[in-house]
Amino acid sequence: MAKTAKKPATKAAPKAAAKASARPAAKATAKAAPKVAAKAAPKATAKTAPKAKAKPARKPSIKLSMLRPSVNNMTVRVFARAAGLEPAETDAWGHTRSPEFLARNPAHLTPMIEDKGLPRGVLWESCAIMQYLANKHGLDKFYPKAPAKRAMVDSAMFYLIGTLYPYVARATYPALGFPQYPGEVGHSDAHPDKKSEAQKAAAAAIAEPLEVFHSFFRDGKPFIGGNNPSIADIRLAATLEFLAVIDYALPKWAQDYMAAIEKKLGKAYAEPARDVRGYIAHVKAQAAA
Ligand SMILES: N[C@@H](CCC(=O)N[C@@H](CS)C(=O)NCC(=O)O)C(=O)O
Repeated sequence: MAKTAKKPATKAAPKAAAKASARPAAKATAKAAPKVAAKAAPKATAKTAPKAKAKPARKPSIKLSMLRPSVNNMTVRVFARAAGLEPAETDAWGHTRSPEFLARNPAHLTPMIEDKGLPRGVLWESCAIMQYLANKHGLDKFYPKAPAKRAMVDSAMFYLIGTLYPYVARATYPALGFPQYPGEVGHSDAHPDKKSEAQKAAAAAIAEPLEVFHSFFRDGKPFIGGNNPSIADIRLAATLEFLAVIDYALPKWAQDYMAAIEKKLGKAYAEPARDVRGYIAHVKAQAAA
């Protein structure tokens, strides 16, 4: 999706940042504490001294530049939340081609994370970001370490980015109001009938790769990752969210699969999904008006 897409209504967007920054108020004041402790307490020896409560480990936070209506961005936003990382999100809407952004990220793409350990300081491409964060924080649950299992997750993600996503983009971007890629019918000055034909052809082409995810990658398991969603599952479920804009009739297995991911990941999925769904509802309402 490029910068020319219209700014979505922000009403549907949840106030995730405000929620995330809410901390329980710790107002245990000296006044409220009973003053008996000093007398009553036995001498603290090494053996009897109660262990000081260990502070809960701070969750690693990641700096994420993102666009709310995008499923590429939703992927990383869901993953970060599900993995217990604290994403410090910056809305990059309208800024991806600013000189400052381009100086860091000449591809002007989001999602983009910033991390000191990265050779160039930033990383884009949703799947690469999830792989990096999973590797860095040992999140094997989402990205198995065993080479053969990991290869299946990688294969599913490459297949998605290289084959399924281009069909999804050609089928949905016109309805989403996102510009299409140069060289495609949708981007050309072809007659609207030709553009509509191309869009329909792309929508029809989705069924085959979709079935491959079902029959080959899931292979009878609830998720590509087995009993738990892997990063490939997060990537697939988020991608399928866009299909609602063209009222694509998802097969029953895909509907159940998306519901199962949302159930497993709870708020981690629902919160970023709300932004994408809100945008889709907004463009559909505009189209109907
Ligand atoms: N394959 C990339 C696609 C990223 C992408 O297309 N990002 C779009 C939003 S959906 C973007 O940031 N566009 C802004 C621009 O091109 O200026 C991924 O999975 O991260």
